[in-house]
Amino acid sequence: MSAPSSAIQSTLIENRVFEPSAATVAAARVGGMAAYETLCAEADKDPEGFWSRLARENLSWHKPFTKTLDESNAPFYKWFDDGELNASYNCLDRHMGTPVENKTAIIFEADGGEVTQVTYKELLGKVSQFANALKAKGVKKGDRVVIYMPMTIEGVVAMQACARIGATHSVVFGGFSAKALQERIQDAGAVAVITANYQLRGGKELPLKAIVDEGIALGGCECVKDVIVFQRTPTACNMVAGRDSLMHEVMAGQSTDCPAEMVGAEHPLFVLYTSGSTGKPKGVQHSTGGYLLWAKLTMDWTFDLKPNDIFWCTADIGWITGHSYVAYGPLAAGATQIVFEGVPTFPNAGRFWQMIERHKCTIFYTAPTAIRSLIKAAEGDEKVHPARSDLSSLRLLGSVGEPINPEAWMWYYKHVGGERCPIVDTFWQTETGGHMITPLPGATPLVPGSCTLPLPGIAAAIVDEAGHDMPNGSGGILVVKRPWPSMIRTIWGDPERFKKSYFPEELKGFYLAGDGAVRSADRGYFRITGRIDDVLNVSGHRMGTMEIESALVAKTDLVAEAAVVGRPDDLTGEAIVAFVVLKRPRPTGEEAKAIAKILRDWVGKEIGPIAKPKDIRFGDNLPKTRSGKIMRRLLRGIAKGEAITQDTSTLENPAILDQLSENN
Ligand code: 6R9
Repeated sequence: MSAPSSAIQSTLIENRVFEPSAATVAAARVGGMAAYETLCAEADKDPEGFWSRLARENLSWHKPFTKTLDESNAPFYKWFDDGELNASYNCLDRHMGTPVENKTAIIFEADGGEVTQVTYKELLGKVSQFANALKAKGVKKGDRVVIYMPMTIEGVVAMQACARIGATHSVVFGGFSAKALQERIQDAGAVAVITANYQLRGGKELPLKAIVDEGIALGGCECVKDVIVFQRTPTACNMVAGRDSLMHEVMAGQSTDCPAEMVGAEHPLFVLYTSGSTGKPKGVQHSTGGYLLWAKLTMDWTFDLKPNDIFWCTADIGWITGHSYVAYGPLAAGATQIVFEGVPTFPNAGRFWQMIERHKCTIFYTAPTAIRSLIKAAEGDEKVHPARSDLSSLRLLGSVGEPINPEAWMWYYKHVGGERCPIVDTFWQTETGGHMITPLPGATPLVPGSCTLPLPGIAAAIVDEAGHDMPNGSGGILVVKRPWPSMIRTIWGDPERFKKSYFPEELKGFYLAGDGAVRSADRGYFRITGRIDDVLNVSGHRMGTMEIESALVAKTDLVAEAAVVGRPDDLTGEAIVAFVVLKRPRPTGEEAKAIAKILRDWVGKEIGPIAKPKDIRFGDNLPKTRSGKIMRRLLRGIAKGEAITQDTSTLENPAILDQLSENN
């Protein structure tokens, strides 16, 4: 294996092409490149006609829309605006009276291996009961509800129940800290928090409810009137009288019938916080109609979903992938899916392969970082190699979250897919709602490391800083030139920041993804080269460098100044490196190690363990330009261990470069 930087090198000369087999093409919904091109041509010729046809065919509308796209207040686009529907209705009620009614909706495998299944009908009953319970608590249409839950059937029930009554959910990943949770509760103005007493990961019981209590205690969360606790384990947790209640208790006695509250297509289904280039996370607001259309449609297009598929997306519901491809897409498409509570390395690193065999999974969708760590594990221990499990049920593999290096792609293709399963390398973002650039399994010839071509109707392009098209073969800024139904609607409470971040004036109204990309000279295939802003991608998790810097300098008794950069990492894609100036003399040796640990733990508490810097380097000061800007490019080079070739004559104290090169 090699680091992403060398992976980029090897994709430059990538010439392996994997054509879909004739049988795959024949069985696919979009079979062959001609079929893909026909869809693209239809979308180009009459975008509104195209989207309105698909919205009518793929969703159940309570009130049909009469207008497809409203561009009058661009970039605040509105889709299907006068139509009315409900997302939960489309995921559950819609299947009643069809063969899907008694089909298994979720196969849940717990951390410890216990398996629970629910049918669509049973899931509808649970969602309705919980929706009624929320209503009984006074939660109503338009209210925001924060969900801080583990991967469980109940996590999906909580999201669906909010959607059912028209409450806007905001799921916070269970690995985020009390402080991060408090900020999100406050920003969203949540009226309720749904959580669990504990979560189980790798055989360990980790608190969730205690973190909710700690977060609320930090202050400014008076908006929260109710905390509802799913009792995941028998261990008791603190319950605040008058505010807290147990999920099973509030559900008991509630009717399994709860008519879905119909909402306008633009009604915010959810707000999901993600990292941007400045300190504060952004609340990405998604719609109901356009978002759900995309979640459903991409299940059909990208995963070429068939009635007998057993679909497994390993993403947590705390991320967008867990929204679109766990909580909504598979259900809207009537699929049977696997939901997994635990971690891929427990009880051993063969867990994913054993689960694929156990549940006869046909479509497996995971992140490159997981693949890379499982490659390493399999290479070190033959017992956890995928060859030890029967993976013959698989027919399609997917990748998401970060660029997949060709070496990892080839291993995935060979050892997991048995050289028979296409790999869909899906490029998309929290903001895009669903897949944007991805192969279609029955059409697109695959090239390792490339997400290939945009989905029909997605006007992805590569431009320079002034918005001019770049020729194939030269890199540039990835943009989307036309609106699409599942795009971000705004940043919750901050429309100005939405405009500035995603539709900067110089780009002529194009959507700015924040990634660099290059198209191949021969096929015009896209390859994502990574973020062009101050966002890092660590194990597929988005982290803002500024967010981590703010956390470090918030340790006011110790830290004077901090700069955070990414460096390529074999396993996690990127690793976080922090350069820190302390308010005391620069430490060395054991003292430096001890302070680095204090700072790492601090960041873990401020944001969450995923944000802990891998390396912390101490200096007497940081390298700055004459105008006082931190020379990040220089720091990135130092973090990588590169020799310094830049002009450093303007530095106040060039000796600090040696200091900053020392590891702790
Ligand atoms: C879905 C998701 C978005 C960022 C995105 C890009 C990176 C995602 C990728 C990929 C290369 C892929 N990214 N998928 N890069 N190839 N197939 O991950 O959303 O958490 O918002 O991250 O992830 O850098 O801009 P999100």
